[in-house]
Amino acid sequence: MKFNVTDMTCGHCVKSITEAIHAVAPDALVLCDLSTKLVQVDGEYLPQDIENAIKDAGFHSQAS
Ligand SMILES: [Cu+2]
Repeated sequence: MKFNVTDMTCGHCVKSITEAIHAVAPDALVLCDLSTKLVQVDGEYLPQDIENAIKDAGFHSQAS
């Protein structure tokens, strides 16, 4: 699954987002691409749960 996180702008954002996703999806593979603002998450998790985790970390997230 992929999410468009437009306010992901630096390595600190990537770290925050990755940690937030791992808090609800410990086994997920998380790939953040700053140039495209895309966060790819691979794992057996509900997209809504991942999106909520990103939003709870203070970012805007939209399924992509
Ligand atoms: Cu940042």
